[in-house]
Amino acid sequence: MAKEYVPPNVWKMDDNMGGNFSAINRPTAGARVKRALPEGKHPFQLYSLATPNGVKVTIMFEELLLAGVKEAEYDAFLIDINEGDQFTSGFVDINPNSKIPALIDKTGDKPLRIFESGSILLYLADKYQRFIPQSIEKRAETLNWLFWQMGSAPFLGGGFGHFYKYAPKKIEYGINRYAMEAKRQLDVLDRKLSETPFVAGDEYTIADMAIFPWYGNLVKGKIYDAVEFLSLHKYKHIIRWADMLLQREGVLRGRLVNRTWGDSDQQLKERHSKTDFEQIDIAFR
Ligand SMILES: N[C@@H](CCC(=O)N[C@@H](CS)C(=O)NCC(=O)O)C(=O)O
Repeated sequence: MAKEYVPPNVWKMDDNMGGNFSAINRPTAGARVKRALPEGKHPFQLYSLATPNGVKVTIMFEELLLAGVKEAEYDAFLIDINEGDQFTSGFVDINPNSKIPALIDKTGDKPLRIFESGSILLYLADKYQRFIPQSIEKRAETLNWLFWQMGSAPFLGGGFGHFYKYAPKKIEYGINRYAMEAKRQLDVLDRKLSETPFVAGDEYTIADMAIFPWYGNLVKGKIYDAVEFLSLHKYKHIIRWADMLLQREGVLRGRLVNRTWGDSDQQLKERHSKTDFEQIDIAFR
């Protein structure tokens, strides 16, 4: 029988933890190397990667541009989190939490930093009064679901995704605990989407943009390979909604920005102009 782990009196970092991300994780914050961020010519400078948290913001920018908000032109620079780009001094200056996405808005008197994907979505929605309802009741419902995503997805990604896919060992207790929670969250969302076309009601909002890259991608089998394990075919309303969002050009474009995996015509490592999409197969499934 495997020896049971007994926690020591004082926790210390194990240099051989294993798993996909252990090489970059440390128990301390702050910059590890001094390096400035690159800068482009547009009013917004985004530093990101096409993970679910990153894609929320690139979908928002692409949607704004397609909606005719010309001021929302942006440069999207790649932050390779496996290479530790999030720990450079330039990045830590704009996000002390060292996680993508992070944004600089240069439209005002002084550059303004915005970090946390939910904060970025809300900032852009408020600034341009798009993808957020203006009535206080509908705005509240949009924010309910935006913050639901922020609180819930760490259990889906850091909990279920980690223990089912990335942990160096399959630990039954961890997988059971988080499979249960992932399915509970999916049921919450599926019930909501049985009532309204979009998450927060009749309108497409930043709540859809935040939730789709996690729960939409999950039911479509794009993250964690868990369609069979979690019986994801059962969440019919989420599938209906995800398929509807996948008809939107902004969603199709946004999911490709800062993508460094997949076929070469399915990645746009950096985005500096809308013509950058010309060589890209935006409609791939
Ligand atoms: N709550 C944050 C989460 C951001 C986050 O977890 N980003 C991940 C990629 S999806 C990251 O940068 N990880 C790098 C690291 O942990 O060092 C948000 O929504 O912006």
